[in-house]
Amino acid sequence: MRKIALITGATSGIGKATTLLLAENNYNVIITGRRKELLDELKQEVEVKYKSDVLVLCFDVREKAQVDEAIDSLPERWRKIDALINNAGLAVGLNHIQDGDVDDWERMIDTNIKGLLYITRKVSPLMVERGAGHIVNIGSIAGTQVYENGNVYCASKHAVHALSQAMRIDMVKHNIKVTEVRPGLVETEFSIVRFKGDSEKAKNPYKGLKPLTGEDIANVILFALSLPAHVNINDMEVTPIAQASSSIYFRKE
Ligand code: NDP
Ligand code: 8X3
Repeated sequence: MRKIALITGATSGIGKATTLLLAENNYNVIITGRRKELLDELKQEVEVKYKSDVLVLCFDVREKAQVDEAIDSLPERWRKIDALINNAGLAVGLNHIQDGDVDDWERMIDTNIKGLLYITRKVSPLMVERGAGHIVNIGSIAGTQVYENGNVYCASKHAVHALSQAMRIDMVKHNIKVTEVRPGLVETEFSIVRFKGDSEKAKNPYKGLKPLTGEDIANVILFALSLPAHVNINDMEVTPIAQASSSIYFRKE
């Protein structure tokens, strides 16, 4: 029988790659994001390629009422969620703290921290009820290290790191696994969003090295989900070989 995974931020990057890989590996998938047309395209692709069932839920994770309504609307057969992949997130802007744009800060805090909390608050009780489940939080190498201009994004991912540890403590007596995956540089739409649509600037972080792909992180997530019932990966930092820390890279000319 197929398992069920709910993946937030499935329209692009890590979330899209994870959706495709889980569908290929015996999961029916609930896919979420704000861009409805991309969710519909992905549903079509998954159904044709992998014959998995797909449920599309289009909402903004920053809007608690939308999150509540989406999860409350789940048909009974979709409520047995085996894996919640808390992936939706973003960085916007790169500034010293004194020059930061407060609207950017609020977008990051509302999406990366509050959005993750809203979803988890609705889905974790369904897992607790069944005494089973696996929550995978996509943190970042920026969740344990900081770098110049990264201030609020790094803080938001430090919050995800703290919440992942706290969730593990709260979930332990309910037989629910909590895994945090903390990627370094992954080439997705992330950089385009960070540089507010400036596609030239967005290429800079990837110059002279081979970054990770969404598929690399999807493989790591699948690995964590596939381990025996008594084994949990708590925390995994994953970088390209050319990245040694959040600010040290080896770039070839
Ligand atoms: P992408 O920009 O490619 O994907 C981000 C996803 O998040 C999109 O599907 C987007 O969907 C969704 N999303 C963003 N804001 C919202 C919102 N308010 N409501 C609902 N969905 C939202 O980036 P990545 O795949 O790289 O990012 C995925 C996660 O990985 C993020 O949490 C990011 O912080 C983390 N990460 C990324 C790294 C990288 O180098 N790329 C490194 C470390 C961590 P839509 O726009 O349709 O709403
Ligand atoms: C994304 C990785 O180093 O750009 O979380 O912050 S980094």
